Amino acid sequence: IQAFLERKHVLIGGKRAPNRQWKVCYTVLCGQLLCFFKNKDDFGASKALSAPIGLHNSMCTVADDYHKRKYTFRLVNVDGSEYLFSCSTESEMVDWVEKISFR
Ligand code: I3P
Repeated sequence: IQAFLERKHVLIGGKRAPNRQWKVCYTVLCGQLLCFFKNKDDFGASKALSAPIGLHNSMCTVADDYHKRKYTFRLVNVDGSEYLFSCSTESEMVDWVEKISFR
Protein backbone atom coordinates (compact mmCIF):
# COMPACT_ATOMS: atom_id res chain seq x y z
CA ILE A 1 0.00 0.00 0.00
CA GLN A 2 1.32 3.46 -0.88
CA ALA A 3 -0.22 6.93 -1.04
CA PHE A 4 0.21 10.57 -0.20
CA LEU A 5 -0.67 10.94 3.49
CA GLU A 6 -0.21 13.83 5.85
CA ARG A 7 1.93 13.03 8.85
CA LYS A 8 2.26 14.74 12.21
CA HIS A 9 4.97 13.75 14.68
CA VAL A 10 3.36 14.00 18.13
CA LEU A 11 5.85 12.36 20.51
CA ILE A 12 9.52 11.46 20.32
CA GLY A 13 10.67 9.03 23.01
CA GLY A 14 7.57 9.87 25.03
CA LYS A 15 8.23 13.62 24.85
CA ARG A 16 6.46 16.33 22.91
CA ALA A 17 7.92 16.50 19.40
CA PRO A 18 9.39 19.94 18.63
CA ASN A 19 8.20 20.01 15.01
CA ARG A 20 4.48 19.30 15.11
CA GLN A 21 3.56 20.49 11.65
CA TRP A 22 1.57 18.33 9.29
CA LYS A 23 3.72 17.28 6.38
CA VAL A 24 2.65 15.63 3.13
CA CYS A 25 4.63 12.43 2.54
CA TYR A 26 4.41 9.79 -0.14
CA THR A 27 4.05 6.93 2.33
CA VAL A 28 4.88 3.32 1.55
CA LEU A 29 4.29 0.27 3.71
CA CYS A 30 7.17 -2.07 3.07
CA GLY A 31 7.25 -5.17 5.28
CA GLN A 32 8.06 -4.05 8.83
CA LEU A 33 8.79 -0.47 7.77
CA LEU A 34 6.74 2.58 6.99
CA CYS A 35 8.80 4.64 4.53
CA PHE A 36 8.50 8.28 3.47
CA PHE A 37 9.27 9.99 0.18
CA LYS A 38 8.54 13.36 -1.37
CA ASN A 39 6.70 11.73 -4.28
CA LYS A 40 6.46 8.54 -6.31
CA ASP A 41 9.53 9.36 -8.41
CA ASP A 42 11.64 9.67 -5.27
CA PHE A 43 10.27 6.33 -4.10
CA GLY A 44 11.38 4.84 -7.43
CA ALA A 45 14.82 6.37 -6.89
CA SER A 46 14.95 5.15 -3.25
CA LYS A 47 15.43 8.76 -2.18
CA ALA A 48 13.82 8.90 1.25
CA LEU A 49 12.39 12.04 2.82
CA SER A 50 13.02 10.95 6.39
CA ALA A 51 13.96 7.87 8.37
CA PRO A 52 11.46 5.02 8.15
CA ILE A 53 9.36 3.98 11.12
CA GLY A 54 9.95 0.42 12.32
CA LEU A 55 6.59 -1.23 12.86
CA HIS A 56 7.70 -4.15 14.97
CA ASN A 57 5.62 -4.04 18.18
CA SER A 58 3.91 -0.83 17.12
CA MET A 59 0.22 -0.16 17.55
CA CYS A 60 -1.95 1.36 14.86
CA THR A 61 -5.49 2.55 15.59
CA VAL A 62 -8.08 4.96 14.28
CA ALA A 63 -7.52 8.30 16.07
CA ASP A 64 -11.17 8.81 16.99
CA ASP A 65 -10.15 11.22 19.79
CA TYR A 66 -8.51 13.61 17.30
CA HIS A 67 -11.23 15.89 16.00
CA LYS A 68 -9.34 18.50 13.98
CA ARG A 69 -9.17 16.28 10.90
CA LYS A 70 -11.26 13.48 9.53
CA TYR A 71 -9.88 10.04 8.65
CA THR A 72 -6.86 10.18 10.93
CA PHE A 73 -5.04 7.21 12.38
CA ARG A 74 -2.41 6.96 15.10
CA LEU A 75 0.79 4.97 15.18
CA VAL A 76 2.45 4.38 18.54
CA ASN A 77 5.84 2.76 18.68
CA VAL A 78 7.67 0.83 21.42
CA ASP A 79 10.33 3.56 21.57
CA GLY A 80 7.69 6.04 22.78
CA SER A 81 7.18 7.83 19.50
CA GLU A 82 3.73 8.69 18.26
CA TYR A 83 2.50 9.88 14.88
CA LEU A 84 -0.81 10.89 13.39
CA PHE A 85 -1.60 10.23 9.73
CA SER A 86 -4.39 11.93 7.90
CA CYS A 87 -6.03 10.17 4.93
CA SER A 88 -8.41 11.41 2.22
CA THR A 89 -11.25 8.98 2.83
CA GLU A 90 -12.53 6.69 5.54
CA SER A 91 -11.93 3.57 3.44
CA GLU A 92 -8.34 4.64 2.80
CA MET A 93 -7.82 5.11 6.55
CA VAL A 94 -9.29 1.67 7.35
CA ASP A 95 -7.10 0.11 4.68
CA TRP A 96 -3.92 1.61 6.18
CA VAL A 97 -4.83 0.63 9.74
CA GLU A 98 -5.59 -2.96 8.70
CA LYS A 99 -2.49 -3.33 6.56
CA ILE A 100 -0.18 -1.83 9.19
CA SER A 101 -1.78 -3.91 11.95
CA PHE A 102 -1.84 -7.22 10.07
CA ARG A 103 1.28 -6.80 8.01
C1 I3P B 1 1.87 23.43 14.90
C2 I3P B 1 0.95 23.30 13.71
C3 I3P B 1 0.14 22.00 13.75
C4 I3P B 1 -0.58 21.90 15.08
C5 I3P B 1 0.38 22.02 16.26
C6 I3P B 1 1.16 23.28 16.22
O1 I3P B 1 2.45 24.73 14.92
O2 I3P B 1 0.05 24.38 13.67
O3 I3P B 1 -0.79 21.99 12.70
O4 I3P B 1 -1.21 20.65 15.14
O5 I3P B 1 -0.40 21.97 17.44
O6 I3P B 1 2.12 23.29 17.28
P1 I3P B 1 3.69 25.19 14.04
O7 I3P B 1 3.19 25.29 12.64
O8 I3P B 1 4.06 26.50 14.61
O9 I3P B 1 4.74 24.14 14.19
P2 I3P B 1 -2.78 20.45 14.95
O10 I3P B 1 -3.06 20.62 13.49
O11 I3P B 1 -3.05 19.07 15.44
O12 I3P B 1 -3.43 21.48 15.81
P3 I3P B 1 -0.02 21.16 18.77
O13 I3P B 1 1.26 21.77 19.25
O14 I3P B 1 -1.16 21.36 19.66
O15 I3P B 1 0.15 19.73 18.37
